[in-house]
Amino acid sequence: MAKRWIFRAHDAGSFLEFANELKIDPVVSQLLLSRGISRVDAAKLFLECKFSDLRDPQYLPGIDAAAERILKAASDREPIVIYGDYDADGMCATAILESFLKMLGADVTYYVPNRLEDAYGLSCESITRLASLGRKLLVTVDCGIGSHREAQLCRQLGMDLIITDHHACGQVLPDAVSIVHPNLPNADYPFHGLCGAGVAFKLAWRMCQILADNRSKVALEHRDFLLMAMTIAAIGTVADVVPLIDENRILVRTALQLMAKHSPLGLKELLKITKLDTKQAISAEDIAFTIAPRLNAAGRLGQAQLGVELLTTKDPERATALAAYLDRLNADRESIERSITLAASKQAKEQLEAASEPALVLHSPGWHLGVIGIVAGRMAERFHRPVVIISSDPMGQKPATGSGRSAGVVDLHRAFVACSEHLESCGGHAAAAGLRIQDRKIPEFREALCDFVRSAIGERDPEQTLLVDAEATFQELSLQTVTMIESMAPFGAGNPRPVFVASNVELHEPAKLFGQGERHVGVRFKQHGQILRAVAFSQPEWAEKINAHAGCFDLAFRPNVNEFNGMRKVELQLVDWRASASSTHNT
Ligand SMILES: [Mn+2]
Repeated sequence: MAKRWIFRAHDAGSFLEFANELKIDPVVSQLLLSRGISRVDAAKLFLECKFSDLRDPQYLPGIDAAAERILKAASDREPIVIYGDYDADGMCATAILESFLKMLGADVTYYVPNRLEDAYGLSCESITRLASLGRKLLVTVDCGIGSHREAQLCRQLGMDLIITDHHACGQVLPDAVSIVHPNLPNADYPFHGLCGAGVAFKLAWRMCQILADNRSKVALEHRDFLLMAMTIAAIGTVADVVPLIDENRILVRTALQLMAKHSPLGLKELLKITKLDTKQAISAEDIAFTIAPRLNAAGRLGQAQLGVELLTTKDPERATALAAYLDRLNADRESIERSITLAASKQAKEQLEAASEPALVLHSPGWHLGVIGIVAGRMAERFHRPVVIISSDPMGQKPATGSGRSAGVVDLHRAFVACSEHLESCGGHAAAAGLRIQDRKIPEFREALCDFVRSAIGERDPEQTLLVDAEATFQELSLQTVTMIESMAPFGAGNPRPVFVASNVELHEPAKLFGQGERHVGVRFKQHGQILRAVAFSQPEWAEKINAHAGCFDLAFRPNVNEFNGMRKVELQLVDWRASASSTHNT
């Protein structure tokens, strides 16, 4: 589907002046302005991104009561359990607190639910078990803010509960000793975007301060620990797709520079096995596309505790073995995902040929429960409509489990609630939601969901838009300029890598497929004698279309510096393209 390109507005007159004032490349000043950073002090704060601008941890709501209680438990050797989550953020948060408390000599264990067997978050069953094992203090990370019943149970069982979380708070808070959360009602913490690992990092940092008699200069050993913990917190931050602005930007940018030296052993091994250790600089995108998927693969395949172990082990051999194992789990996850995608795409095409439905509901017995969510996400993006992937119990005993992604078209959780007469249960939020359903009710559910989506969006086909930062010629995209653009990194949620448009570009060398399963496209374009290589990820159908087009192209792309064998070159990551207006041919 063709996207509509929308150019970010900016005042063309002011960017040269702004560039002079800041002593930066005009392309960068233009990008800052187009993103609404128009004051010199704000631009400096953004570009310098100093560690000292990170807020002191004592200001995080609830943190002192939590820190004091945990430190008391540590020194009294009360049995503590860290209760985490099975996604990368949850693993990182668990690893930070567990390794910190181990270092203090506390009696600490951790528990992460199994994604394939347990529900998300605290459960009464596991609380009962942990209490029966003698744990006296339970500290949640990345979960617990909605767990009222479970908090009550902790009280009954005589186990103190501390909740640290970043998910949305309800009207009433659970009854806990303390709740550490960046967005507590009636607190006025200025930045709400911390992730679970970010909150855990701040809590560990606060404990270090208290141990240093409340001075900001912490003990040397604790300082080294915090540098290491920051590399873990940065992985949680990128993996959880929280906005890379404000404190998250400072945290991630600082940690990326520390990563080669201060990462925990297992992370160093993971960097080695993925060859990220050979790069001059590790980027947030490397975390998002290479490191986070390997941790998440462990969770998806029901082995989240191995992700925590990778981040906490002090045994070099174990670290090497775990990194290799997680790398293999990720390859397994990819191949499971590919085969489900293949089958689901076939169903999708059949459904769309029969009738252009505004939502897709696809199902089969035995599709892997840890992977249906990512498949739904990729298909929702590709077909640009809500997609629900349902896996039936192969034995036909239990209700089927489904996972849906909204593609930004509707509030999927509301849609599920509206169709709940056909469902056993549902939960989630606007962008991603899950359900349980009896197999025989799937056709009725599909109809109800399509009706809901149709009435929500009207008859129009939802249009996809692409936000473009600026126009640029190939000439303007020198290695120096593109390197300067990197000063705006880390890129990700809340601070996307800039998208440029270059017009009237010629094909220089035909597009070729590359990569596993020939999924990616590599091609060379030429403009005013300048030649640049472009790559398009996961768009294999573009190769033929680009080669078949005889006229000029308008390209939308993200410029990158590509490192290969020590050579640094500008490369374009192709986001979209169309026939130039002057060209008589159409795509
Ligand atoms: Mn999280």
